[in-house]
Amino acid sequence: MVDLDGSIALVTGASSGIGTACARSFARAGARLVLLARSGDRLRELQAELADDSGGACYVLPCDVRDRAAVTAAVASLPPSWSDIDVLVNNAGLSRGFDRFPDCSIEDWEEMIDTNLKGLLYVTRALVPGMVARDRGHIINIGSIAGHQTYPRGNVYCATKAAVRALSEGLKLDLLGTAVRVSSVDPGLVETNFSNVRFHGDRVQAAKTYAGMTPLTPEDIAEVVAFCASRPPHVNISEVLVIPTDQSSSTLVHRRL
Ligand code: 8X3
Repeated sequence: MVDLDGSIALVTGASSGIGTACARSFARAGARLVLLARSGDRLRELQAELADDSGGACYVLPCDVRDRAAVTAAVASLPPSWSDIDVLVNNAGLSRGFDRFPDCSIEDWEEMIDTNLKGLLYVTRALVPGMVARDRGHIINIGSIAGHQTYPRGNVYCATKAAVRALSEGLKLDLLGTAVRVSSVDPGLVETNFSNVRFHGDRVQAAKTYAGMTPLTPEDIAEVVAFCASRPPHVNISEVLVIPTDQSSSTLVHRRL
């Protein structure tokens, strides 16, 4: 039973894909949501949708996770009734570029490191002290199979996700003795805008990622995230690798072509 009634969850990257699906799942389970992403317009659309569908209460927090000062200010701006975040879903992240080293764009590297790694750290750093003070909280990092197994042309993206995996472990070690839990939910192939972003908007190339196989949906991942968040306080789902039936590793996918 997924019951998050009375919890406040902050979801980063809430404006699309897995982030939006997590917001919907959490709202259905009764959580109040702080929606964080760059696009305030998209967040307000989601806020309206959730209010209509489930009566879900949402607070919209437009913010770029790459901007440390903006993250600090955004979290500090939460009104008292929204500031005690119980669950942080660190979902904001991207893959940009798919080229062999060294034929990759350094700008792409910077964007991935700044978002997937530094952005995750900034948001976590802003929220963990409150969780520790309240002795209540849950950080759920959206990792990737790419953090378990590096694949050709994945170089820096895989490195950021391996680092997210290491950070999940590090947080768990450092928060031991508090009630704050840390989970990592690590998807394989999920059909979202992920590949369009990776291939700089080349939709033909992006479509090839999922050709002849059945990828996961964002909802598949959101269900797992909501399940992790809704366990009793003494249970921590530490790490979950969720892959399509048609995928057995980061490099081996069964395609019916
Ligand atoms: C998303 C999964 O395999 O495209 O992180 O890297 S993969």
